[in-house]
Amino acid sequence: MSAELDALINIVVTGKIKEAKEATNKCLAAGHTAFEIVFDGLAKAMDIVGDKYEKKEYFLPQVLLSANTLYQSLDIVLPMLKDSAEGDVDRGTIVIGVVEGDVHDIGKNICKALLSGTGMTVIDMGKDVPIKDFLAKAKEVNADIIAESTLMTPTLDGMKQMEKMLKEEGLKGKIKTMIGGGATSKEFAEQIGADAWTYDAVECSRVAAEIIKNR
Ligand code: B12
Repeated sequence: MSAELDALINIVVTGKIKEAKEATNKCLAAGHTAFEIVFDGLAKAMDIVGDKYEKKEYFLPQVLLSANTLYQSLDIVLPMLKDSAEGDVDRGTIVIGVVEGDVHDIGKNICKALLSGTGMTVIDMGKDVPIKDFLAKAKEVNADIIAESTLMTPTLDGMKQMEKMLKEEGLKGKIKTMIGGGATSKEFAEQIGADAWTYDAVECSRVAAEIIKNR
């Protein structure tokens, strides 16, 4: 941790949107990698914001402001993450998105950047994506993996739905599924029959590369 990273965390937590880019550049100038900025800085800032929201110290407008401040920084560091990520260079196609009913896309975007770094073709469906659209796109591009993200409990059902639809169409096992995001867990993934679950974006790209290698 450094004074520069601390300052960036503080800027995100307090939503000082105009100061985020400069603070990010200062972190880079101080020698922090894009990876450190994302995982030791921005992710930590969102944890603090989440705590404040839970304790009712923050309400949605403040959370949104923090998220938008974080995006100012992500705009600078995510492309660098893509360039610097290590991983399997084997090709493969992954369709990623946030499931229908959920607009939380920060984690999904970090996963996307690291997945791109593995050399895979990453198709980003965005947020609030109907399950049938995920599947239609995956079929269209002959995807190896569908990666679904959700941070909300009510939208977990979409992931269950995905497994059901894949089975109905005889595609279960042919297109692998990966799930993640705060509302998910390893147990939930096992329960619905998803092929993989990971806690964070680093593992997400590692596991995806492994799936491609073994396909
Ligand atoms: C920022 C935020 C928002 C922002 C989102 C901005 C944006 N563009 O994303 C805004 C203000 C819009 C928002 C809105 C709402 N929010 Co909100 N929000 C948060 C907050 C504070 C942080 C989330 C975040 O970005 N975390 C940081 C990222 C980096 O973490 P992550 O997404 O988990 O991603 C990592 C891993 O999970 C993994 N990963 C992620 N995706 C994937 C996918 C795959 C395939 C894999 C393998 C791995 C993986 O890798 C990532 C990086 O390592 C959380 C609190 C918290 N502690 O999580 C609440 C939280 C998620 N929100 C919550 C709620 C309830 C809402 C609202 C419904 C509030 C309302 N009453 O309107 C709305 C949602 C509207 C909707 N329909 O979606 C609840 C959800 C509760 C639940 N379990 O259902 C939380 C948990 C807060 C709480 N404690 O109540 N929110």
